[in-house]
Amino acid sequence: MIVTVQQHILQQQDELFPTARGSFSSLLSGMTLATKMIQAKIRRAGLVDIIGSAGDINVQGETQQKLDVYANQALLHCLGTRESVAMLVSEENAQPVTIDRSETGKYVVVFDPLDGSSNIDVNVSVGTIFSILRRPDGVHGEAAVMQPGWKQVAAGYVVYGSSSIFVYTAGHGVFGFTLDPDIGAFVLSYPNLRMPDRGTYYSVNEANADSFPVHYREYLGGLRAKGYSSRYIGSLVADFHRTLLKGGVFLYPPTEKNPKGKLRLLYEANPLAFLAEQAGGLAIDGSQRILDIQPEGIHQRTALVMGSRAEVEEFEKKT
Ligand code: AHM
Ligand code: MG
Repeated sequence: MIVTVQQHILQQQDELFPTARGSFSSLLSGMTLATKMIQAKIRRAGLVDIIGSAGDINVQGETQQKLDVYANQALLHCLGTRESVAMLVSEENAQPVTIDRSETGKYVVVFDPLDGSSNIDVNVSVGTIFSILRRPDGVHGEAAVMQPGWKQVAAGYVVYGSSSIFVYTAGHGVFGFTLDPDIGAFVLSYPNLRMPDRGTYYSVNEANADSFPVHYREYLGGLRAKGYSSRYIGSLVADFHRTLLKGGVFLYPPTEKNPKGKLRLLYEANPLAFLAEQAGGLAIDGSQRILDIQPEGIHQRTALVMGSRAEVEEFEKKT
């Protein structure tokens, strides 16, 4: 018997959110629809004119790829039409996108439409990351987004790799679904994902190592001395997906170029930290638990050390 993501979400909703009255499952179905549209476009990269730059610079100062623009529009459209959505916050938009329901909608959705998009032209895995927050009563606008990650209602990602895999948590375990292209549905393939307590890989951009704080360098040296191997794709979703399945540790330390780290708290670190913890792993910014950080800006950056419990705890002993 196959279980589709839609069936799974409805079951979870009945068991865990009996009062949600379908709004949560409708919201997540907007997410699966958008990511199916994005994956379909990615699969045709090279066949249609979708590779390369769109000619604009986004709020992060990065060149927008055509697929970044397409992915962002797909998510804004598919989520913006769901009744429960109050506001959408995207890596690609400087300000939150408010909709008619910004003062009545129940949820705020924060997302990175196409993470790792500089990898797209060379056929390397990319992904979409999302985080869902409840809009606090009486709060709207940017203030509704400034919530620490432990308040997330749900979070997940889709990795567009050799297959497309949708992974999510609603705070009661982590579940993975593989897109079956024959039927166009995400089908349960990883029931109750657990991250191994320890792994054999570390994942970091070692070209920056000279400007890592000294305790990061010592820690990585210690892992090498223990025989760890290195894996770094440069697409956060793909590096995280491997870490979730195989264990080990992913790091994006502070560097000279990015003294506060490169990755964004609200739509990269928080959702993946929620998934990591739900799978038995840990995620810190070098000293503090990621999910405890009180955000101050929607595009705020953070350093990130995330992965198996044993490796992250060993890092903590260095601080
Ligand atoms: P993006 O959201 O603009 O694609 O940037 C984030 C990406 C992550 O996917 C990845 O972990 C990181 O940037 C790689 O950075 P670097 O090239 O500095 O190693
Ligand atoms: Mg990103």
